[in-house]
Amino acid sequence: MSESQTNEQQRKWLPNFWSVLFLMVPIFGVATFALAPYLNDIAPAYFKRPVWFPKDVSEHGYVIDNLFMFILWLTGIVFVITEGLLFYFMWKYEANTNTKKVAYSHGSHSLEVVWTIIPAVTLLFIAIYQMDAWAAAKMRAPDIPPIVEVTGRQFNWDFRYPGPDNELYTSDDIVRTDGRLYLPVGEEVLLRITSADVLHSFFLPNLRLKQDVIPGMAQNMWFTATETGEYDIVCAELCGWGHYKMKARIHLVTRPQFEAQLEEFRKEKNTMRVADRPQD
Ligand SMILES: [Cu+2]
Repeated sequence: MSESQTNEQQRKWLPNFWSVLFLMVPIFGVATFALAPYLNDIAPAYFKRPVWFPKDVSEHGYVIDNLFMFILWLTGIVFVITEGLLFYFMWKYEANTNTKKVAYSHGSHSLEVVWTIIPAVTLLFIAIYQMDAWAAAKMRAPDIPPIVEVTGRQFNWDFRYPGPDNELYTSDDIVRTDGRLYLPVGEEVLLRITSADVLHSFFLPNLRLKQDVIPGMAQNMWFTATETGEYDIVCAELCGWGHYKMKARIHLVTRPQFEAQLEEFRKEKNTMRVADRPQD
């Protein structure tokens, strides 16, 4: 092989290395997506941690999961196609091997109309398609009294339970600051959530619920838990230096266990100042 041939080959392949590198983005992206649900089984012990959806223990969670997967597939397919095209054009029109002069074009009007209408229709479809899930999670609050009030503050979640009169927002209420939220399973519960200082976000990953809260305004959150157990509560809004440690645990228990826990809290006679009822 002559020297000029070697140079020729280098010129052809070396710049194309970059287009291949670009191609690695969708390949690794898709591979990670495909492997994610199994990573826990194949990972060495040290790395074992949930990498896909946390366990769903709610009645409505599957609706959110299906919506998530639908949008993930839709955007995933578009992502792979655009990355593929990007690779193809980088490879085909790589500068060193293309001696043809650059030609300027004023574009295609009809093509632009098409690539504007397709995303617009797709977004409109998603907006309509998810409306029922949104309404069920955020609009159609059940007509029941709140069982617990949650207050986010820098940097803790406070839980206010009803006192012996079994009614929230009376003088015998109990406020717990120990980061343990007890709730009964198998029945619909309504929480009132608010903030004492800045913007927080009350996030229950295992119940597929997340609600932003700001001071002076109470929000409702409702769900039916299907399984007993202890799960995470986290703040999903950067709320200050201690945001990372603003976590608590939700204890989903049976109705009798819940009553017993309330009884225990009442006996402990929490003396913390009970805040005023927040406004709607
Ligand atoms: Cu927070």
